[in-house]
Amino acid sequence: MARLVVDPITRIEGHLRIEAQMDEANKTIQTAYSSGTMVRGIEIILRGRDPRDAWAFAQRICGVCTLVHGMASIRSVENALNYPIPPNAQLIRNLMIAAQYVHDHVMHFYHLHALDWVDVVSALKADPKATSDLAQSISNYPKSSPGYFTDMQKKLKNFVEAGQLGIFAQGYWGHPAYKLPPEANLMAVSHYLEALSWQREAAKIHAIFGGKNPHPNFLVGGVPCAIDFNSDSALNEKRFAQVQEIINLMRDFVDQVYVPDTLAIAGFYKDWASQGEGLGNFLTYGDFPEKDMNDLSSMLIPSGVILNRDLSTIYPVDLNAPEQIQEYVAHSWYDYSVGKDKGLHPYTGETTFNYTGPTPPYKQLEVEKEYSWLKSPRWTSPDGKNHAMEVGPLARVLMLYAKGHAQTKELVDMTLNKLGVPVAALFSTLGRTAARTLETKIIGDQMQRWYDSLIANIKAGDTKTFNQTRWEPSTWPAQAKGVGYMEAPRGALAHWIVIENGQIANYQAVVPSTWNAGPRDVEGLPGAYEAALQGHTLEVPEQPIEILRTIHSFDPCIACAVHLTDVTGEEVLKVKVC
Ligand code: NFE
Ligand code: MG
Repeated sequence: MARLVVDPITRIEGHLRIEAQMDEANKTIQTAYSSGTMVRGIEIILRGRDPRDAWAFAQRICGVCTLVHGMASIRSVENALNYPIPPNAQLIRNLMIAAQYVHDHVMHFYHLHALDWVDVVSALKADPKATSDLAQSISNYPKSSPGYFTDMQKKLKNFVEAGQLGIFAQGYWGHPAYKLPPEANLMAVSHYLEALSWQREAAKIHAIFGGKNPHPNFLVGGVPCAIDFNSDSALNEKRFAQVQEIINLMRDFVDQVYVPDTLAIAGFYKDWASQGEGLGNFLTYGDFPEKDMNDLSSMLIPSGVILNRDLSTIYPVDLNAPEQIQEYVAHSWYDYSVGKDKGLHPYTGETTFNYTGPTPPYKQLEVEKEYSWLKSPRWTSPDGKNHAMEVGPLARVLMLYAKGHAQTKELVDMTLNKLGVPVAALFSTLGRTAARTLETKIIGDQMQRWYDSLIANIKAGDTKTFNQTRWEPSTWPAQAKGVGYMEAPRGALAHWIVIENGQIANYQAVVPSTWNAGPRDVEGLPGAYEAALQGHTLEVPEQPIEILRTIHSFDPCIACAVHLTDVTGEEVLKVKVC
């Protein structure tokens, strides 16, 4: 029985290694191991600092979900200090998070995931006129003329004739698992190129509200932008008009390109509607408060846990409860002062590196021992059992669906009907990818509502964006702790902070890709990636596109997950990234 190794998994952020133990015939994955092969120490760097500065450091955990760690950080401080923020700040934060979602999900679909399903080289054989007919049959995107697709195909031909596929080099083109006709391939590749320039506009919302993108500015107690319609240097009428224009542009692209493309492509891959799900357990923390973070009922995305695919029971989640959330390191390159067989709640969490793996370069991980820089977060149900959880778009859409959110129900039912698949199809690789598209539509649509509320507040005379009430450390208790949570594009994210005498005493981030990509825990329970890969049959084992399909459907970010360099500054692993 062979061990198949994919290292690095490309078209993701960070460094991820998958090892798959194959069956006798070497075609089917019996069991899989997920390993984060990079590590940083941002949680350690934060100790001893001013909590009001933490966001600027924490945000550097990742440049992809570029604002979420800043947001989780300021929310953790506000939670610890019981620091309320003005309604305008809440609305601006919602708009910034939503802009991140729409931007990130579109980029993921076209630039990180689509080429698992779309054969670029086959697009060269497409008839541009037939491609135009196809595009016009699924949407009213104004660019879908035969001339547009002829131009796009020429661009692509030039790449190929120059002997350089450039960004498309090294794909598994011609792999028998590709099922789209040439016209659908040309349509999708054209939109791949289109999305590259579209995203430039989407990023401007962060620049308008937060000064720049990536890594916009934040402020504990509100947002760092002032509103003044009569000033050139504040958020004025012109800036708001620009925000409105960008919201329109974002929503149009989602409605006219992203949603129809997802449905069209999914139609050719229905065999992926019954594989690649894995755990069946889903976790959300909730986000997009209508009022404040303490009012869970006002969140667009509800919080909760679904176990074993059972949508009829939603368990509540308490992020402050040590008996509910713990991180384990039994199979991770960390030590705990309480012993490696114990879990720790993030308030008392520890980040102590201890690399015990083989000396690189190595052939195989020692999966019976430690094999990842990711920890294994677990949620414990009221009966005392630990559960690995999937977080992210599928968890959120299932939660919205289970709670009867009207637009979600409508979109999910429309998608299932169109594809002719049952509700169970949601629990799959295809379901995960479709859920990401549907939530982009749901959250993108909400942007208009938050924008309208913000303008209404301003017109009614409220321009406040910052509360000063708890800014001065002299107003803080000597000891405080808090949790800042949010729904990042890849899933439930929280930062736990302990403040002592005005400084950070402990800081722990448990991020979406840690939940999804983490290794086995002390009981041997696999993480979400590991469970999802089990049972996949590889058509051409030397070109394991099936592994990419399922892993990419989670949209991994290992930079987030292990928050590069090893402790001694030496090269950890040499990889050839083609
Ligand atoms: Ni670096 Fe991130 C998101 C966070 S993922 S991308 O979304 O938090 O683990
Ligand atoms: Mg962490």
